[in-house]
Amino acid sequence: MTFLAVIPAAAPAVQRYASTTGSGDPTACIALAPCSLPDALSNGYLSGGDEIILSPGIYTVSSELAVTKAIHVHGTGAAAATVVESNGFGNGVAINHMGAYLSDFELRHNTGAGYGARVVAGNLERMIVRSNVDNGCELTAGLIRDSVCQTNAASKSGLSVNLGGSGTYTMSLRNVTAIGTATNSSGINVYADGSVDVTLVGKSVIARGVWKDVWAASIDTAKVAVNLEHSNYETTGLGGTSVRTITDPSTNANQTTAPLFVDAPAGDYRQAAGSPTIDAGQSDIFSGTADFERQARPSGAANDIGADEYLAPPAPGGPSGADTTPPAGKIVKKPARRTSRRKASFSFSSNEPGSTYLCKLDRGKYRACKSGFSKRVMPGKACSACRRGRSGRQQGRDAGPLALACHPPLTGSGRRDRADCRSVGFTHA
Ligand SMILES: [Ca+2]
Ligand SMILES: [Ca+2]
Repeated sequence: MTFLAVIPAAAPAVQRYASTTGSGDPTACIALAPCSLPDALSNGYLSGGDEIILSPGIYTVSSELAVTKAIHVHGTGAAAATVVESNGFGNGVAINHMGAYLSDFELRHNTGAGYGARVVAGNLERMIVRSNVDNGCELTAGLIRDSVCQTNAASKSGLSVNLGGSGTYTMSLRNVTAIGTATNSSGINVYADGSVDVTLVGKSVIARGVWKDVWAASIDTAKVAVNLEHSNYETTGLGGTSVRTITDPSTNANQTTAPLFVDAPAGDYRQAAGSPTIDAGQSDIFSGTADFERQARPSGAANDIGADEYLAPPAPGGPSGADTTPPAGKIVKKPARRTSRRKASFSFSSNEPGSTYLCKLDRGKYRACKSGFSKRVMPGKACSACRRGRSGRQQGRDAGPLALACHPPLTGSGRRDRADCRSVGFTHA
């Protein structure tokens, strides 16, 4: 006789949709009839594995958003495109499930006795979290990566860990930008009391605060270790009386030169060109593959430090045709002023990769040419490219060989007109 074990099927994972104007049936929240954000997150209708999809726009909520199941709550593009204004009484969002994660939206915690994102257990990815009243992100167990954690409140922290009691805790940061903008603020602040043993492991992290970039404190018999590598911070401080350490910023491939941001006062923590953080990070198994704009990471030589991955501006002359300034070229090799050689050779270069060239010799027509252009010339003449002067001698007033450096054709047809080109002419003396 054979017994078959019957395993009850788990409820299939479902997608639930929210929009800024949603008012759909909270039992369904289908794409065609999205719900309000609180309805989409209504716990009674959720099962592990569910996905809550937020359409772009600005949501305003008046209560804490609580996530207690293994669900994924996310926007659909760059974090800044989907904004949740939290005007409630507690945390902006409270997460308490190791299988839960939030991604791809911005949370603004404007009021309430709590933090921007309180992560008791869970994960944040490609988020922007800003609190105007307390710590930005508070992390107990889990991973935050490719995210900005910011506080605009005095004496608070962009990212904080605050533990007591007993037990061992390890939490991880990868490509986090932790910022404190107000008086006495810190970028990262780790505090422990009781007998807890806390280790925060951060890689490719920017931490900047007005008071300290990184602060660690412990009392009783608690232990705190803040282990940072390939990160950007400068000022550190230790408080309390028990064991607490912070990696020296002059070690472990960390850097202390301030990062350059696009517009920090306006909260834009994308890197500006020339920031020391560009290509100075490192990745590992916990690192993400996109930044908080959903731009691929790494770009360039390596992962950057912080939530952003820097993308160099597109090369001029690309298919968009936005660059209409012809390249600046020059002749890097040319015949001597006077020569008896029977061949005149010219090499060109241009400040734009992919430039093409047109050449003409004396009064000839422009024809496509490449660097290394050469042409046989009349024997016995001092220089072929010179026009015969009145005296009958070769004289040096001729325009000589002339080249044009040109954009790559701006259209697929390969057509090019002279407006795409700039003279790099060479005149005989
Ligand atoms: Ca990079
Ligand atoms: Ca970016």
